[in-house]
Amino acid sequence: MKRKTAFLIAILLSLVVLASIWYGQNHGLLPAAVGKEAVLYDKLFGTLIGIAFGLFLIVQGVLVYSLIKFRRKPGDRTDALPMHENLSLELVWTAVPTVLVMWVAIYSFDVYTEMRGSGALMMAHQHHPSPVLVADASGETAPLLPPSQPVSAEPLALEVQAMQFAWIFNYPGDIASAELHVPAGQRIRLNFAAVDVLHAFWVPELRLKQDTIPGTPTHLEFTPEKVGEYAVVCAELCGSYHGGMRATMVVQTPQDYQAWLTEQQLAAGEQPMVASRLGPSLERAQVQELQSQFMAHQAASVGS
Ligand SMILES: [Cu+2]
Repeated sequence: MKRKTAFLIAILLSLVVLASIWYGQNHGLLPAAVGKEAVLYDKLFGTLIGIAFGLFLIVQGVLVYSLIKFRRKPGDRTDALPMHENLSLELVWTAVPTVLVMWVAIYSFDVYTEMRGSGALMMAHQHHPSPVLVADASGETAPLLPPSQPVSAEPLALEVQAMQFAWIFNYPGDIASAELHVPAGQRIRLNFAAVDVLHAFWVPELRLKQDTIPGTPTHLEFTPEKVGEYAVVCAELCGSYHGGMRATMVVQTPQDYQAWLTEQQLAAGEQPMVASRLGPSLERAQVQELQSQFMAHQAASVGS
């Protein structure tokens, strides 16, 4: 290979690397990250999309170059040169994807375990509580509380029932809500019980998804950090109104969360809720009865 050609290839590859790094950080394909764990996911996603973008540029670049450079000359009726085996090329195209896939597998598994709270993240959280963030008009976030603000290291545990076609979030004191209210900066643990069929709890901004399985309790832990309202989506086809099985997650400042909880406790005193006592072993008719009571309760509280 001529020195000039090698130099040109090196320049082009450097440009591809720079473009891939830029695209990996500016792809704009994900909604805003709201949870502490989302940062881990976003780094992984950015890295993967960067690698994919780089490979795309290289493959398409070589393709377009070959189409132009090796075009058949007018009047040329000869065959191409016969070619049989190219050991070095075969080694490269086997080794590079193998190393890449192995590395992606290990990195993904590492992120998965950390997001599940079984790794260093959990420890880091207990020693350094995360700051509460609020978005200003420009969408930028600013810390509301200093990171040293004491936040309970124990997760706030909530029981969640998934049913056709609603989510019910149960709070201490026999409070049931169709909205998930959580204080920012506090680690949350959701314990799921599916009342009827498979469902999946998904909040895109948290980058977390968890199946709910009848007869098998599942759970999810996360730390919301940005005050705001986010959609809770059912991500498992669960019946004819699956598409309507949505709820809202309201991330509030700890003060606002306390105020909301107190308000709910007062309201629950006046209008006792039955849905909070739903269990996974209820009969179908009981579930439907409770569902309609719950819907009526929600309609009444929205109307009032
Ligand atoms: Cu569903």
